[in-house]
Formats: sequence, C-alpha cells, structure tokens
Amino acid sequence: MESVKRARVAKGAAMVAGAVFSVGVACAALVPTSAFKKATLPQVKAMLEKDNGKVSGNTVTYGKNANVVAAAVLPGFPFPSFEIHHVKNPTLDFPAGATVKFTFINTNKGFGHSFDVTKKGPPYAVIPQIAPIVVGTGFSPVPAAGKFGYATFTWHPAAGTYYYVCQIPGHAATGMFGKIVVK
Ligand SMILES: [Cu+2]
Repeated sequence: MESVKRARVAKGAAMVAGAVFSVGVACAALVPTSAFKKATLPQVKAMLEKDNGKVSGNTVTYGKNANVVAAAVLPGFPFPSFEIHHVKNPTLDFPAGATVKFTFINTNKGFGHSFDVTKKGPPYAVIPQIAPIVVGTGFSPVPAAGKFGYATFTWHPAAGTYYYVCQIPGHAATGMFGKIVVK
C-alpha cells in the first residue's frame, strides 16, 4: 500500500517537476541546490542532536537563539513528513526577533525535498503556490553514495503565524508541512 502511494507521488513529481523548478528559480531568497553540503548518516545524527528546542506534545519551543534541525524523511517516519526534535511535523514556537538558524537535511533516499517558510496555510495544492517569504532551501539533491544533502539559513521572524512546507509536488498536499508560531 505504502509503495503504491510512493509510486503515485513520484509520478506526479516527475510530471510537474519542470514547472515547479522554475518557480524555485524565481525566488531569489531560496538557498540554491548547489549550496547544499554533504554529510554521512552518523554526521546527520549528530546534527539532529544539536536542535535546542524543548518538546511538549506536538510543539517544539525555542529561545532567542534557536537552532532548528529538520530532517526529511528519516527511516521509520511516515512519508512524506518532516522530523524535528524526534517529532513528526511539530509546531515550532519562537519569540519574536529571535535568531533562528535552520538546518535542513534530506535523509530520504531517492527523493528530493525542500524546506520553505510561508504565510500561506493549508490546504495545499499538488503544486503548492506558497510564495516563500523569508527563507528556504529550494530543492535538495537526492541522497546518493551514503551522503545526504543539508543546507543552513537564518531567519529573524516577526510575530505572526507561518508554515514550513515542502514544495515538491504532492508532498505538502499529502501532509509534508508544519506550523510556526512567533510571539
Ligand atoms: Cu517533500
């Protein structure tokens, strides 16, 4: 069942990847694919442990110097989804004006993903029109040869409600997003 679902998402992604790629290129704020660095699985696991949020239920709360480490999609986690601080698609809480350092790692063999921040909430279309406002990775390279791509970027959020979203076609529409609350 799961493999059927994956195959369907992959087919949709292949059909419209060209269209979405040009959307990504149009957004100058996104970290380009070429800026991704490579890490091994042990290095990825060490990076994940550096997330400095505090978990309460489905929310991860950060202080003024937030170090957010997000992975997509670690083995054992439902596809497609993000994992942050061992929680699937958690709500992230930041104080307004915090320095938020994001590290986004793609640990999902065979698939690219993105991590973009937007004001637009769900529901999302197959090709999400989210107009990323501040930060984001653009599309990650697909993991290969035991190495995983990661990218970092910093955000100084104003108060408000935001969402982090994967822009790969079909991913946000099937649940690859989470909420961000800044106050
Ligand atoms: Cu994705």
